[in-house]
Amino acid sequence: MARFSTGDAYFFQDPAATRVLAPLGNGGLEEAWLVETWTGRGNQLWHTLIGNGRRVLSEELRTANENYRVFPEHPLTVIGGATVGTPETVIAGPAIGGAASPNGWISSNGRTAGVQAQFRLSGNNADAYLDRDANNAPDASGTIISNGEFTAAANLAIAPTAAPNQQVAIQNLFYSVNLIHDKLYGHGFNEAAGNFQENNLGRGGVGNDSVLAEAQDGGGTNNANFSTPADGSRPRMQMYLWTRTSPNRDGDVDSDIVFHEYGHGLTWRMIGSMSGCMSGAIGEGASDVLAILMNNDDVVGEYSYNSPNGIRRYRYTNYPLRYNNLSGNSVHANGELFAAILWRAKEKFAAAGKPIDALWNHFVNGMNYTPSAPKYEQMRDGIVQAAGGATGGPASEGCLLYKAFAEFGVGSGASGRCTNGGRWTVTATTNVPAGCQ
Ligand SMILES: [Ca+2]
Ligand SMILES: [Ca+2]
Ligand SMILES: [Ca+2]
Ligand SMILES: [Ca+2]
Ligand SMILES: [Zn+2]
Repeated sequence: MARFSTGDAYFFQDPAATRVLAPLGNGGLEEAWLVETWTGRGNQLWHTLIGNGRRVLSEELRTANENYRVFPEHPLTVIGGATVGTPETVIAGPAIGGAASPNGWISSNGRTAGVQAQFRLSGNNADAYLDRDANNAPDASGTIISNGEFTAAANLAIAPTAAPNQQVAIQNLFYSVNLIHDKLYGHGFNEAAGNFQENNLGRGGVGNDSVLAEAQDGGGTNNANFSTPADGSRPRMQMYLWTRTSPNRDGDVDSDIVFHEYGHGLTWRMIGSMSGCMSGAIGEGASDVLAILMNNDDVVGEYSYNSPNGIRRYRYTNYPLRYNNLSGNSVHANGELFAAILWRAKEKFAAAGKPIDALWNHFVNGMNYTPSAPKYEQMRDGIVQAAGGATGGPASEGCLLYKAFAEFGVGSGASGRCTNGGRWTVTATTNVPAGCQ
């Protein structure tokens, strides 16, 4: 074994190389080097096997992954007489393995300094920190956490701004942002599609744009927002406190809100121009789709808003409105229909024995076939095309999707447009193409 002194505090100990024999696929052996690198700050221990011609034969991350104590959905709460949410749970090693974050969530990847501290967690996909003073920069980071135990426990009987709860806010926000990054990655929102990462690992797109995730942001209450610049520039998510209860509630522990906000980044990067009269509404609806599919629950933001229907007028099961009911009053109200359609599609996929991941694939991939500033019927055509078109017969995935749109008035021949003042003029139909009958 040979060690190589780097004189660099980046490494916990000097990299080492050991001559070994590596098995070849054909049963033979090949002379190779086993290279060990172990970073200091991120505590990432890698074994890399390098064969003839400097080929990388294998890589193995030998660091036991970190633990996060989180509310996977949102804290258990009684709302409208029903108990909803999930208990606080320690999730072990959620970042290990997989193509979405091959170096884990807290790896700095040598490009930016990954910070692991009570009130700031950063890595390749997100930089989560408190911004109580609303200056869009991290507040004090607190004590460094070097053992990967992001396991502060919540005390929901006291204010979310109490120190332990602020630590909980960071754990939860960092966890949820990374979770949705990895989920969407698997369905097509990857580097080449303009996703949010510091280091793109040579897989296309432009890096240096992990999410600035600002917890308990002091700039507002009872809301959240997400601003999406072009690929290669960092988006900013601002999560607010909600003041409808005492103590107040924290959107950072309400994954519905985090997933919804991340959805704005998804649609802006994959479709674009999501701020128009109709596309603004669709962007809101598409963001709700992330929340309801991730949590398999048809209400968005019920914890933060402390209301059985959450932040929307109706829950998405048996949603009562149709395309021709939409007017020009609110992007949130007019976007509900899109989430209701995708919830209906989820029901149809389940009834037909289709995997929910197929719906996720079509939902994300459909954005590749959707023009910027889309209308409802263009969203329908994009997602149906991603699912193979509306020609495969009534049980095909493309037709299940088409029928979900048609049930809500976005059938073949339907059209909507905006007139002066942002009013909507809609022709609704429930027709489906011959290929779906
Ligand atoms: Ca700040
Ligand atoms: Ca801010
Ligand atoms: Ca990017
Ligand atoms: Ca919910
Ligand atoms: Zn929104």
